[in-house]
Amino acid sequence: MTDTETSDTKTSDTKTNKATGSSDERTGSYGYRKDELRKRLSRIEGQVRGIGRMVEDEKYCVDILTQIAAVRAAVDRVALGVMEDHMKGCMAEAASSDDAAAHLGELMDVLERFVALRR
Ligand SMILES: [Cu+2]
Repeated sequence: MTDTETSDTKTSDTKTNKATGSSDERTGSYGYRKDELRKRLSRIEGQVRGIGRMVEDEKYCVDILTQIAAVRAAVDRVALGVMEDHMKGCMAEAASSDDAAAHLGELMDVLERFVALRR
């Protein structure tokens, strides 16, 4: 999974973290289905490599775009699943804690990214 852990991603994750503790110290609520997530991400990696081969072979533009749309949808499905786990796990736990507001702020920040209001 080193491809997905670029320095860009790590920097931006840490920058927007408003909840207590660094994001490096905290764990996710998706651990119970880590294997499933890794499988889905591996499949996406394979899809992306396939697109690379299509580009190398100079396949038709619309076919490339169709494959890119499929990858985007697959990535969004993974994100939605992680989001659901975060809501049901981390957020539910934080709701009754002192940093509930900070967690909500952090959640709003990441949601803004998903609706492309900012990067
Ligand atoms: Cu979480």
